[in-house]
Amino acid sequence: MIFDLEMIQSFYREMPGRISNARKVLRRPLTLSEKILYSHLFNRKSEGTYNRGTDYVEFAPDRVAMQDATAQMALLQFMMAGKDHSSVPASVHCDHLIMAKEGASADMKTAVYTNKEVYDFLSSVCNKYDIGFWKPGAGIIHQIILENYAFPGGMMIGTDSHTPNAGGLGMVAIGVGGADAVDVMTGMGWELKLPKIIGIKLTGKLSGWSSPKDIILKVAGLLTVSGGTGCVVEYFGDGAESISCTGKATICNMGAEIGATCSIFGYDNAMSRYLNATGRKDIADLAGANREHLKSDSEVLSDPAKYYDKFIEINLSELEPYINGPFTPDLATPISRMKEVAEKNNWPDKVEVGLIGSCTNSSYEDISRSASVAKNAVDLRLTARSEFKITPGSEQIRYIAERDGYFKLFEAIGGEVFANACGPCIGQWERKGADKNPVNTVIHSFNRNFAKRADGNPNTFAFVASPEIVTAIAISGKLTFNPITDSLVNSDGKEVKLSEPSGTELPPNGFGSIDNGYQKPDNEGKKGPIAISVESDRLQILEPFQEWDGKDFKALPLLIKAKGKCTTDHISMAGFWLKYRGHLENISNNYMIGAVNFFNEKTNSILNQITGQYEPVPAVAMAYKASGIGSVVIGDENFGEGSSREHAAMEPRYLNVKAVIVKSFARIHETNLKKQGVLTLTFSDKADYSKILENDKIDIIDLKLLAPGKQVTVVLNHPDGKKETIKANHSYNAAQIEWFKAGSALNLIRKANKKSA
Ligand code: MIC
Ligand code: SF4
Repeated sequence: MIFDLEMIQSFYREMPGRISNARKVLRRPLTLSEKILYSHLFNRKSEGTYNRGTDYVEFAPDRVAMQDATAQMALLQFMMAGKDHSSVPASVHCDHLIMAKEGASADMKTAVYTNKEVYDFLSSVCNKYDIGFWKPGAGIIHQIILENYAFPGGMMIGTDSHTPNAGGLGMVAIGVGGADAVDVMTGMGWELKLPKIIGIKLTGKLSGWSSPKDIILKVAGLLTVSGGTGCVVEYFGDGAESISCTGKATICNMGAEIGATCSIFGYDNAMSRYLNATGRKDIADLAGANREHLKSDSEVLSDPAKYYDKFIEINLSELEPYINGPFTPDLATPISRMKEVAEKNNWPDKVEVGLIGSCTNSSYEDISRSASVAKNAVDLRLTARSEFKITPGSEQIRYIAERDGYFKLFEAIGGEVFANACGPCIGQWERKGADKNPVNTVIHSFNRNFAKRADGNPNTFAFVASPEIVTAIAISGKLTFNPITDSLVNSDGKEVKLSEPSGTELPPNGFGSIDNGYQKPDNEGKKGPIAISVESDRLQILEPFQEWDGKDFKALPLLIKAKGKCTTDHISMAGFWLKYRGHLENISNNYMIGAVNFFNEKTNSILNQITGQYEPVPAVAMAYKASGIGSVVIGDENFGEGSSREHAAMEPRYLNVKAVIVKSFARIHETNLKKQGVLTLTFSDKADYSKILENDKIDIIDLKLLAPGKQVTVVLNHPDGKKETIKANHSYNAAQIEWFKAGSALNLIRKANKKSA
């Protein structure tokens, strides 16, 4: 079955005309992402030109996707907006709340039982508002989108930062917070600063142990975790065409790790093969007929340095496998240097667990290549010296991997299959002994490796590599093992060497026909309200945030000055806390508990200016809120990097944090804060970060004059009575200032919908 075929057909009918309009207006050749963005302008009649990197533009994405951990807040907000159905096709995917503990079947049973209330809520909201619902066990959002919904040239947003995975099928797919999803589902324009464009030309061809994952691991090393901020990354060149569609998706998926708005490849035969294999021949035909519109203009391809804001070239024939980490996905080490680098940094060499799969790397190609390594190990009389876990990205993949005998091979070296869900990638791994915080190393083919992310243990050194390298390393049991050069000793005491992996791009026996776990919206669901018990500790109806009272912020105590890396995992931790994703009050108890307090270098221990005691962050914030005072949060570079979870923005709003002032923001988090009505500012002089003292009371003045491009004045009232005035920048445009004034973007939508009702 092809979802929303009519919408896709009508898009392809109009796309050429829209692109030619854009070309007339811009009077120059277009890159692929410009073609897609300009054919999704919200105001179709717009004749304007927009500047990349500066102008905000309103878009009309074709669809919205949400995963269970973010859908709860997104839909609770949507329910407040006063609409009776979603304006664009939308889907919800139950994947994040499934714990990985005892293997797929036991873990699924536990999930269905423990998360019943949330799954029932999501399923009934989906029925009521015409949203497709993918049941627990169906698979991870990005994998399901690639298999079913993504189409070349389309545009979508998703409430998960790895939504760009669909760029593997030529889609502009962008990760956002739930409030953005509400904009699109309520039929409003969705606003984005027109991204800059980084062009990456791939030449040569991958071979041996190198894989698509190594391309993005290398790119992450080159550009760092913030190098893609505000940019689309466009891949092209002969090398790009030699990569499978799912390999392209892996690369686009992990573009989130460099902060990119999204990543994309032009339409090619690999995409056509994938569309055909997944039962979407009609879309392949439509895309084929529009091929010229689904890649950059030839002038761009022949002189990329002229048209892209930044241009990089990578020769795949020279690319060696990379291992990135620990604790950050951009610390890239080529495998040939791992011995030297690990020794120098004292990284524990013994690998306890190797994990493959996840939304990033569980294609048929990934599984078959890893399984070839496992088979080779069996033939050589080797088993895995580390534990070895497999997390299939979807039921579809699980089914064919099992059918085609790959799981047997993994089991033969000691592997265990987890449920088709996020599980160990998001702290949902109930790993034995992790609570004792032992120092240890794991390696996985997921995308993120921030502290505590996999198992909650801050001392787990997590490294990221391709599935085939993870498999080889799990077999060797050592982080510094290089399968290209090193040999192993087998059970007969003989020295043996693993062969290069080999795999199959698409299943030779097809994808088969399975119960994919999809639930079509049901008209019965339209009747009656959505019930949420007031007793529930997992779901809570949202109350609108209060409007700004028009007054300056005066004498706000500093809540926390966060030191160094502060990702959304530090701001609103996952794992245990995922269960409160639909309950703002309860989840606010995790606010900033992972952030390091600049003044004592501890986590979750900050000065309460009222009591003079050091207390947990949420407790201090609650104490200020209870006394009717707001507070200010200070942060470092790339504040809020990582995920799209808007809880990281709703929690401070709920806790009465009035402003967050940082050296720089990650895109999604900054938008999330703005949308929820928290004032987001950046130091105009980054050195001013050092002027903030622990006992400071902070004024933010002249807020009535808040205007696009105009600096804001911040007065630091130090404990010794001295005052210091500093300037802060902001990135609000006129419309966004209205969000701040209204108390949240949603308050504005509600007002507008009330008027039109
Ligand atoms: C992640 O990979 O960090 C997550 C968990 O998928 C998040 C979403 C969430 O926190 O629910 C993301 O990437 O946006
Ligand atoms: Fe799930 Fe991990 Fe993918 Fe996020 S990155 S969607 S947690 S598998």
